[in-house]
Amino acid sequence: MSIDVALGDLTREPADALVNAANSTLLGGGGVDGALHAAAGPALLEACRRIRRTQWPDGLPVGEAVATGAGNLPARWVIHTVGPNRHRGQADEGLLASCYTRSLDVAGQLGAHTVAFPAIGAGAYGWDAPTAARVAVATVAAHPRTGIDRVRFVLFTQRLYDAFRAELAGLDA
Ligand code: AR6
Repeated sequence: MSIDVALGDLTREPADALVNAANSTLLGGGGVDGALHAAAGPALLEACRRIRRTQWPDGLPVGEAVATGAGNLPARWVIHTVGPNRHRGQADEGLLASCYTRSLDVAGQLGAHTVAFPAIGAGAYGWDAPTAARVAVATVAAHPRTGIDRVRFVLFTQRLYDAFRAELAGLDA
């Protein structure tokens, strides 16, 4: 069971499950959400609409996670989670941690062996890189991750990559 980091584009990361930093509507947006929907094709939006009609009619709550198929992405599933929006005063690190915990719970239930995460909350939702990295790495390291062989953080900027790498190095120390 390993945790590692890569600098790159999540939409090109082969993994059983790719985690999406979505919003509560599940109907798309900018950032990594927009990139995943663009690369996946319309099947992803249709699957999200189905979730809204059935499981989460009022939207996915902050800190929750739900899975769909992955359309044309190099993955079997996309796990959508919603980070707390600091710009709206949602500054509870526990909710950010919950995004990682619930995503790994869902991944384990699906039988995913490899999971790739972006830096949830570290874009439009305003979490600074050191905090986003600390919460992400500590939460994933503490999770039992039953059946999951590898968790990879795929970071889009050098700054986030460095912050996540520093946290991972701290785990090994
Ligand atoms: N691969 C990996 N990381 C990426 C990619 C990519 N292709 N594109 C962007 N990032 P954000 P949030 C990084 O804003 O802060 C959306 O509109 C980006 O550099 O995507 O949780 C949703 O619909 C940043 O470090 O997610 C919501 O409305 C990180 O992904 C809202 O943004 C997260 O930034 C969610 O905001």
